[in-house]
Amino acid sequence: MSNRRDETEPEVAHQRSQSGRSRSCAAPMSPARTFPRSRLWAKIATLSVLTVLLGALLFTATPVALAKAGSGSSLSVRKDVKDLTKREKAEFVSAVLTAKNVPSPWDPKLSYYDQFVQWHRAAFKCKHGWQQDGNWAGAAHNSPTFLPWHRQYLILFEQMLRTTSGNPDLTLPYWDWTNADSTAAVFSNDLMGPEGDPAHDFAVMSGPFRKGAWSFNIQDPAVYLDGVRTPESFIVRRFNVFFEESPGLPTAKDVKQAQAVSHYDHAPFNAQSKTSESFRNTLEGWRNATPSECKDGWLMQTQTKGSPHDLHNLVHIYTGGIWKEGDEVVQGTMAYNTSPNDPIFFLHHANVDRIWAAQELASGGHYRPKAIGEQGFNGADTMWPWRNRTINSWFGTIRNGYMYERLR
Ligand SMILES: [Cu+2]
Repeated sequence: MSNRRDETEPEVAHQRSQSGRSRSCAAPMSPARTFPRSRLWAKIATLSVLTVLLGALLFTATPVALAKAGSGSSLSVRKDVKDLTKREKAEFVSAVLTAKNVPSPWDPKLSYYDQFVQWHRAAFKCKHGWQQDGNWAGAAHNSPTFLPWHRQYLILFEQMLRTTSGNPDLTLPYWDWTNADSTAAVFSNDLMGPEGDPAHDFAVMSGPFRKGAWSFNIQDPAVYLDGVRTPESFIVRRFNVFFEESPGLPTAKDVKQAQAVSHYDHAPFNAQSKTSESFRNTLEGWRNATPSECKDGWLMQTQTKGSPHDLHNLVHIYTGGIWKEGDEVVQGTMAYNTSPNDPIFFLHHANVDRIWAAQELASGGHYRPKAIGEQGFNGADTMWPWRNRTINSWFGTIRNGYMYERLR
């Protein structure tokens, strides 16, 4: 695996094929079902004036949003982890732990929590038996639906936490990785727990998700584990190690630069989309990626040698770590396709969604491609695997019932 460094690691490593249509593999997906629309929950919280003003600016022209925003019912507000009270942290943690022990409403063979790991894993398939009804694999990454896919996914996760906590007002917090206090709060023992212990193969040994208290049932498929040490069933985190490099976390300046890209996405609508023309690809974090391939039914994506990962991708790498021990590559949990096995995934992606929310407000939030993309990726198409709403309908947090405590 001497060239493993130049191959991109699983979570950031796979992409919908540009020539996906010509691939005729069949991997039946669990049947589609209809999901309840997310409800608006009364929520009292402090909103930044900026958020409200910008929100009003964008959504004045949107009747549905205007009705909600002006109806007197308030929106649910996602807070920075550093602003959570002790009680809110405990409630969030307890809701996540409970979700591991109750059955999924979509697939009773899985726990409710593992359903999310399973969806994320399946999103890397390049076989797509469901294409007959107009949907394609690769929806979750390296495609224009990266952001709306994860928005719906997080809303479903939040709905799960409301069910398992019994608190209809619970919201998913976010980890602002550009802020040291937010990062400290995330890795505290009353939330996600710390970095792994080098004396225990970098297992997380304290906090609610420590080894022995939290374990995995779903792992990456074999093709991604070629040359990679057999994954552990506990959370592994080794901060800031990407082979010999220590790339750090993205900065506020990196975020600002990404948000300055006003076009949502641009052809070829994948990991090769130019960062100057594709906000989505800039935020996703691909830099000079090479075309993807389909191997054993799974999408493989590599990054050009010497090219850095950034933003979303970089935070996965920073948190999990990827390094070599002898001939083997060792990865932290957040570096796999099954990265949602580490619940920090959801706090990270809430922040990615927040960064998008700010850019939507600044740019007017127009999805691309409108109609020139592959089937399943145009704005009026529904999104795999839920298929209950159009991609366009996921634009705008307010019309989807929530907002962020702060957008910057
Ligand atoms: Cu991610």
